[in-house]
Amino acid sequence: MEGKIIKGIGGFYYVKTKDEIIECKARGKFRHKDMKPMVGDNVLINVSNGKGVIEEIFDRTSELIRPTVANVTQAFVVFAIKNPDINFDLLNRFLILCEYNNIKAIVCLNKVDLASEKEREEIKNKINDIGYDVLFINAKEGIGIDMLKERLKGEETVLCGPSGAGKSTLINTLINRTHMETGSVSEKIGRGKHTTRHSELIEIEEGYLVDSPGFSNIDISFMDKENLRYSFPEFEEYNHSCKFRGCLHNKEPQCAVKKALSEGEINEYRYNFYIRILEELQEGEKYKW
Ligand SMILES: Nc1nc2c(ncn2[C@@H]2O[C@H](COP(=O)(O)OP(=O)(O)O)[C@@H](O)[C@H]2O)c(=O)[nH]1
Ligand SMILES: [Mg+2]
Ligand SMILES: [Zn+2]
Repeated sequence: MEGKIIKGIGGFYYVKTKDEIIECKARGKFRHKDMKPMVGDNVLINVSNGKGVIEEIFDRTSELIRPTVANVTQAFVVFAIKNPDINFDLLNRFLILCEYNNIKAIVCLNKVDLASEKEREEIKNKINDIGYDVLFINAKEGIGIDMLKERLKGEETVLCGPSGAGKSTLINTLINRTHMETGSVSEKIGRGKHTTRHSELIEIEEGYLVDSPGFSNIDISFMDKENLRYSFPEFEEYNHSCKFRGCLHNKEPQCAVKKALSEGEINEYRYNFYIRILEELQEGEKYKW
């Protein structure tokens, strides 16, 4: 039978199949293969007497570490339109992190109640300009939530974004839950400070939502500079048209990306941002040795 791991607790995995959720153990072979099942994994299980065993883990399309979850297909990149003000560089870091992880990014601008029509349009245009959709929401009042729910269908979605953007509020609104972050006192005592909180997938709108905002660590130093250019979707059609194979679109002559830039086909901010990140990665390399 096929299914998806939606939760893992103490060596047990809860696998959602077409009709039910089955408690499973993992086959010992995964230990040798150094491949532990993860929440989000699509798996093949064998069930007898109501007990399941995970026999096989299907290839992952993505693998996040924090939260630890596989096969996320989509991220709601949540930023407040105001309070705190949008940090555009930070937004772009999230976007390339999504691309790097093979995750589709949807920019959700929260706290629309705090901005004027004019301010909204300005920011929307700026983000559309770099090639991303924008959805305006008010997580607190539930405005724009139906639109987001529509986007959840058939996807496995994680929320990311800077602290204070409204991610926890949004998750609570989406799944109709209150105060997940603070939790009740008894829960806090029961769990203790150092217990790792495993992520869980919540079935919602014919899709799955990762129950904790995550992926908020925007350290990108693990990226390698040769692959950075693939995290800029607008470079895609030019990446292999440069004179030099492996062109990093920086100082190389006859570069198709720089040509597109000069012709206004590529956004100047984004190109400059690319160069800054590239240089940051090159700088980081020095310290590795
Ligand atoms: N005005 C306004 N405030 C909001 C909205 N959504 C969240 N907030 C507030 O923003 C603050 C940060 O929200 P929180 O969900 O904790 O953000 P997180 O750090 O991203 O999880 C809280 O005080 C929320 O009440 C909104 O749509 N409008
Ligand atoms: Mg939070
Ligand atoms: Zn080039």
